[in-house]
Amino acid sequence: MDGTGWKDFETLESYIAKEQSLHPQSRGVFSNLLRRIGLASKIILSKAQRAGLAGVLGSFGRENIQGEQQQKLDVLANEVLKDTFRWMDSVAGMASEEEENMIQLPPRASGENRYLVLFDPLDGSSNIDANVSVGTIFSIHRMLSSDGSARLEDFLQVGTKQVAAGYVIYGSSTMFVYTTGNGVHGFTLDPMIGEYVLSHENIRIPDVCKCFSANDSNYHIWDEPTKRFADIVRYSRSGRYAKTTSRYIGSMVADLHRNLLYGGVFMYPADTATGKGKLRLLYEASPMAFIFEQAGGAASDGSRRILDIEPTGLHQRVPLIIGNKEEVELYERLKRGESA
Ligand code: P6P
Repeated sequence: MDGTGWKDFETLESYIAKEQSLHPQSRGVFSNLLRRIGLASKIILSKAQRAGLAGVLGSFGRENIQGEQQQKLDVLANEVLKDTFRWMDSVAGMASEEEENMIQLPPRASGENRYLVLFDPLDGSSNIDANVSVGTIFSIHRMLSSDGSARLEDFLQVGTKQVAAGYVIYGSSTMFVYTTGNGVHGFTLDPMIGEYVLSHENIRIPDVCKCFSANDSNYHIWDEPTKRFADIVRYSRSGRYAKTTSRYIGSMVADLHRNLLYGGVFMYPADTATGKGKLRLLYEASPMAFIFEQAGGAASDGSRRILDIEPTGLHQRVPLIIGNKEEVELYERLKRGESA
């Protein structure tokens, strides 16, 4: 800081522009897309903050493709994001947790540099009536098809092909956290200026398992290696887990944001009844996996790196364990039948 205070903040806008300048051939198309996500999040925030006053709490009265009760704010956040991208030349298509099918946008004159945006508009929304932190998760891929029209295979790309991933957490403060593969950077919304201001540059997950995050009421439907892992992390009163505590909010963005900053492991394993997990690969697990790996962590389905999983469906669910590398690797060893 130079004493005037002027240099003590950098906005999301300026930071993205600085990142863009590192790519002289860039025309700012991608940067503009990131900025627009920031704008959409501010609109969603403005609705969520006044939900109780604006009559947008509670259920919308219908189920989404996931079979989950849509909340009014789910629908609203989804509409805000669709409207944000619908008219952007650089966006060829969208996929949303709230939409059964992909949304194809018509080819534009420019045609080049076209992207696909996949998003969970308001993750954790079942908690919103109780004022629990919720979040928006996004993943950005490049178009594969050369003729400009998005096809399903354009969306079903492996996680390592993401060009960007991020989330916005609407909590005690609102934060925009993203990566383009050059580290993870967090920006806190300054209500005084209405801009996201750089507050957490180059986030690295601390190498300490401070929190264990899982829905323990599912313990009885976990397989034996998963139960063994949970017991080791929660009950070992010595060594690495001597001070590990359980923290589970039931809002993945909030649980993962805390673990990213404090250290810890989150898991939503497959249940023995269905053999499936709950969380969706393309717009929940994959973007969060990109972020955690960029912050020095890891993410797996128990045997495969999340970012290596070849998607087979738009709303495909995967088991997920994500957090410190040491815990993810321990879990994978146990799942292979090896000792702890
Ligand atoms: P459960 C919210 O519905 C969500 O998709 C994630 O945000 C959260 O981690 C998980 O489901 C909570 O699921 O079954 O523990 O209530």
